[in-house]
Amino acid sequence: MVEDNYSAKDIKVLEGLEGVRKRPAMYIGSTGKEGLHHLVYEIMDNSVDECLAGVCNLIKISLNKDGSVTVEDNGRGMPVDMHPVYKKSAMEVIVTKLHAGGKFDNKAYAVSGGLHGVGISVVAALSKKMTVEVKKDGQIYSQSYKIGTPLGDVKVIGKCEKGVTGTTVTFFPDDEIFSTTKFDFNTLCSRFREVCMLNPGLKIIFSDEFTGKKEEFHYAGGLVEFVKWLNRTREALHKPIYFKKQGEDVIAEVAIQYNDSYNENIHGFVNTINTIEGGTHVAGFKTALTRVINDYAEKKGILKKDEKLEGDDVREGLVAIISLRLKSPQFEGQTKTKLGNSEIKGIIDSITTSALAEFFEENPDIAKKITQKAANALKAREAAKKAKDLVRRKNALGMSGLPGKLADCSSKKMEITELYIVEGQSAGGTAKGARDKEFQAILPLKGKILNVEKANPTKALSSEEVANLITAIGTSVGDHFDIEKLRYNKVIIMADADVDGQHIKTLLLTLFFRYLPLLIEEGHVFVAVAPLYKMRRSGKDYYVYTEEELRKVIEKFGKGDVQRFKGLGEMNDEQLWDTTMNPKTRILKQIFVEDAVEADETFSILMGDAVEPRRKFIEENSKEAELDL
Ligand code: 1YM
Repeated sequence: MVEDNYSAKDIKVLEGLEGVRKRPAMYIGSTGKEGLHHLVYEIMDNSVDECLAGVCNLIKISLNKDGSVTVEDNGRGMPVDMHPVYKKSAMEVIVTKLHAGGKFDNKAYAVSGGLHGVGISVVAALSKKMTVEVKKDGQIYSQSYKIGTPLGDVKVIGKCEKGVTGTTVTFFPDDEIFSTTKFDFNTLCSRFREVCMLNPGLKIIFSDEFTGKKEEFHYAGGLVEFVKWLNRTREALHKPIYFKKQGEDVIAEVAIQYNDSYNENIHGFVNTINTIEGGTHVAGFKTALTRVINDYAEKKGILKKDEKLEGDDVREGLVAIISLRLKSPQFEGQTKTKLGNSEIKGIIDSITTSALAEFFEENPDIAKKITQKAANALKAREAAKKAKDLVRRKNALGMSGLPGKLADCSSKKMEITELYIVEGQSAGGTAKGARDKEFQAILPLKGKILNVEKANPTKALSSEEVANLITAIGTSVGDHFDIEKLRYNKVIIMADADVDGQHIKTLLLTLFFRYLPLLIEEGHVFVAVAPLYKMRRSGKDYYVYTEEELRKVIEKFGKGDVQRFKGLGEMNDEQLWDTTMNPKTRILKQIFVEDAVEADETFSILMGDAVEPRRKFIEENSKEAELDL
């Protein structure tokens, strides 16, 4: 039997809101924290739409002590007049009917069609109670609802000053639906900040009555302030680049500011909706950016003839916001946060190309900085590829893939292994004889390695000595760097205490700082300190590390034949073991990142205090130390 007092339309309304309670996640994403916060955004979106229409500049939001949330705006006030079809107040239709408000469709740039964009009726259905108040025509109208059902008609509950307009919505999230009804102040702040940065005319005042915390958001600088804010913890390379252009059915606003990092940070927004999954607007922007920077680099001779910057090169250190006002956005993707309008790619590409090219013409200093940074990224990318190819080639050649000159250790337990990088073939030979084969590996170097500070990465990393070293260490460099592949726990540089030795250490440390900084950061790099003097007495050699130590040795054993120690190569296996390789008696100076201001400077610091641990060791273990000397 058909109930004749229900119209078909009414039944549809009822079914609609029941559906929301049955499958809330379909409408607001989840019934957890995220979904809960979404309720606030859905209500606020109506106010932001008013702001986009240019008729609202203030939104007040408060988390109330009774657990409710209030959102208030100074827009035109939701319509309250009689709805011609439903014969009810428009307010009631808007709040109780899913996707209500035919007028929505005609809005120029609505925050609709976002993640869910289903509006106030969904919030009403998921609230134990909701009250909507509208100030309009000198009257205050009000209606309350219980899980989406009106508790009475729309009534006039008071008067307000003529000309004052606005809408206030207060709702209690239903704790039978949500796993938590506790809002996070900072999460809400982030979204409010974002909305205000995207709408420079808007102010949001947010207060938490539980804690008394209050925040005001208003950014007259708009997107320019947005990129500056995103770069607040970084060193920006230039003042922000900003442009706003109108295309057909679209207004595009873009702000760009590079920083000194290597990360890419691009955010797209469409009608204030964060398009997390990107889309055609972001794609168009990226295409244009790559083209403009390539063109500039070519024009100014910054690149070699056949070199071309890739997208990743021009986006190193980039912070950019692309914000669109679009009449009919189509959202796609898993979370409906990817812009699908295909015509937008070409429009944003051409807007960005012309605006950016013009900016580069007018600001050559900034243009050069950006282009140079991209060119450096290209060099690093090529160097990493070369190094990888080289390692691959080596792997193809040798059975083990390790340099032929490396005398590897037998243990595979990384925690105990050490690689000694030894200056010169002869010291290398002695070290091979002196070492403990189980955990000490030796890599002799042919003399000085290339100064990587002066050579471009491609050349630096492909020189045989450097390539051998990187292969032995195992981690590779650049994008392919993988600390998990490190083959030794300690990488120890062993060179003479003379000028040449110091130079070699400097070159090696420069290489580490430049291409393997994580090795230093994680404490894997050391310098073995070689003795300064050798004293021969009664057929016995004594090696000492400081003037002070020399004095002590003379006091103890009497003066012998003292020589400034010439080099590691003149020791026999046993002496080398005792002075620089035996873990019990050697002095290792660990290299820290803080030391890395300048490799040369590092050295003076290094040589200055390296004697300390040895002296301490001698003082603490004077007996053994004397015997070892
Ligand atoms: C705190 C929540 O909902 N404000 C609000 C909503 C509307 C209007 C103004 C409004 C819009 C229009 C005309 C229009 C809504 N209107 C509709 C509908 N704040 C809040 N402020 N007059 C007033 O878009 O043409 C739905 S919400 F359906 F009428 F368009």
